[in-house]
Amino acid sequence: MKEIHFEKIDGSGMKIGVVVARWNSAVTYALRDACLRALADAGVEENTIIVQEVPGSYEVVFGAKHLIEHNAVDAVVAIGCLIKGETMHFEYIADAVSHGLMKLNVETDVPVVFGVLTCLTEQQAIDRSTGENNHGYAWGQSAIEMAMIKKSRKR
Ligand code: DLZ
Repeated sequence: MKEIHFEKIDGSGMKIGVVVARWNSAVTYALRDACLRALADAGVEENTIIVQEVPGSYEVVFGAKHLIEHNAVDAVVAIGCLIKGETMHFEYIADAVSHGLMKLNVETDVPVVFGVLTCLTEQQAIDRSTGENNHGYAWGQSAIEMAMIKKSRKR
């Protein structure tokens, strides 16, 4: 058996894209900040991080595609926060965004981390974007780990 496991999340020399939706910005900016902390902790240089803002979660797919195609990033974290309302809007956007980001993972050679909270209540979003449970940190680490897999290729 060959088990591949990186001992250390090492982002040195990497260029990472972060796409952030402005809808529910109190939540998405907190997620972004935790993500940026994870990148810094892993040794990614500040000047090799590109943060692209987009209006809402629906737009994170295009934002991620843009960073992949025009900024030669090693990985992207796509951050948004959908909170369910009274209509079907939540379901349609959540479905479109999850499929759109998945498609980028399959069709491009750049890993894209799914950083979109899909919450039933505002409290669920707050709980997942603050303190020890701020998911943004793990998303930053995930982006680096996935980029490390790509960089580990012999050819
Ligand atoms: C329109 C809308 C609504 C109602 N709710 C959210 C939300 O909870 N989270 C989010 O990120 N974006 C929301 N949007 C905006 C859409 O994502 C998108 O920006 C617009 O439909 C324009 O394409």
